[in-house]
Amino acid sequence: MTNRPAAKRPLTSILSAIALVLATLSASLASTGVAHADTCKDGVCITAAQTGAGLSNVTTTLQTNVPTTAYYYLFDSTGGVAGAKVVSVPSTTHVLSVDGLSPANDYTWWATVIDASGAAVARQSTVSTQRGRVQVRFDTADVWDDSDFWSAGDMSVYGRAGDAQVTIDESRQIDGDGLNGVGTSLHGLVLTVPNTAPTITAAVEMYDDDCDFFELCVHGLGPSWGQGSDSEADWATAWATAPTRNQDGKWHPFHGRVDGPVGFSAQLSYRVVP
Ligand SMILES: [Ca+2]
Ligand SMILES: [Ca+2]
Ligand SMILES: [Ca+2]
Repeated sequence: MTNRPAAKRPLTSILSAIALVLATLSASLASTGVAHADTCKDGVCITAAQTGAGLSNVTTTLQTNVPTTAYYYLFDSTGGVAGAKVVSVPSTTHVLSVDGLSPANDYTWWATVIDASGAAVARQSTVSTQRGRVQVRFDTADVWDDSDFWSAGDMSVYGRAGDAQVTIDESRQIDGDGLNGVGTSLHGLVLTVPNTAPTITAAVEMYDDDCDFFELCVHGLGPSWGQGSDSEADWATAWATAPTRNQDGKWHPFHGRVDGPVGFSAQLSYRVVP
């Protein structure tokens, strides 16, 4: 192996050697996905390796049998470099941390330690940051069937994310009858829930009140998260799901749609946060 980084080379040549190693490693990670431990080589040993993760950081502690310098890289789930540490002062203990990560992400760390003679040994393993929380934002809806042909729907609108729910509107007049529908705001309300699963499920229910003053109406208040139609009301729920692992912490759109008895689509956003 000609591109192995050596302790006594100038930094620039070490970095270019590392770049070559990274290109090779990145490709091999994608193809194998398996951690292999090469703990001793040429008299240099990694005698212990422990890794812990928080919501936004990963720390690996390495022990070596002789004083070594160290190169440490953290790769994200796509093989991109999420962070790196270089230790240039020889030691038998290396505490290697990378911050600024996103929750619920899967990483592979790779470390190589080098002794005073230039002999090197490498090790890698996988680690995941803690799950954190998911935020769902209720942006807009398009209503093409308010379920009242001759008038506006008298609509209550509810939002849900995981097991949390919020009333978005009570008794709002929405008049949408037609293929294109009418756009309506969901006010950008946000629900925050624990990130407990590989996906987040969210919903918007629209409930059109058709209860006339002479009727004895028995529907309770609040959402049912279903759909139906009777003399008292028409209602329907649009469901949307999105993945919560290996997200970047930024808002991303997702959508739900239902065709009746109230026909509408809901435009939502979500992000995974610490
Ligand atoms: Ca109706
Ligand atoms: Ca209407
Ligand atoms: Ca109505």
